[in-house]
Amino acid sequence: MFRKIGFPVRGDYRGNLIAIEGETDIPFEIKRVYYIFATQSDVVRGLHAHSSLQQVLICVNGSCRILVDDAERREEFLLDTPSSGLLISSGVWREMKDFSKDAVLLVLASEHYDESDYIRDYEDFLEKFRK
Ligand code: T46
Repeated sequence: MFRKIGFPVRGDYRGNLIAIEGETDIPFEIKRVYYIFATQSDVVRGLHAHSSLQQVLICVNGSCRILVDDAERREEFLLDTPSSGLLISSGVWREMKDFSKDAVLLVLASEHYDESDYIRDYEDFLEKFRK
């Protein structure tokens, strides 16, 4: 499953603030945060799925495109605002591309880093998650 999530902007004359609370604004407890920046525009990142990890991707500066594929449906999202994110549950193939020079992709993750959770072969992914 994947879907866009909007976050309320708390703005006033000083500028804007967005607060994201685990299990309230997003459907899981946040156990890890990482961010991706200074990615070349011709590079494709990701190219894997996760067995159990859930994540929310937010492009807090600049823009990038995310292709997601749940073994039934493929869709591409443009992330270009800090006020919305893309929720990607387990069993979804993802590819991140077309990073702008100034892109900072913030990721909120439901689990600590675990290499054994990655599925890096597309055929293995289809075999495991095809409906
Ligand atoms: C995902 C997409 C959206 C760590 O040591 N700890 C971490 O928490 C992470 C995420 C990565 N790393 C190391 C592993 C590699 O040596 O950082 C290096 C780059 O990671 P990776 O090649 O997996 O990066 P991406 O951009 O292809 O994928 C990442 C996440 O790994 C992945 O879970 O869904 O962002």
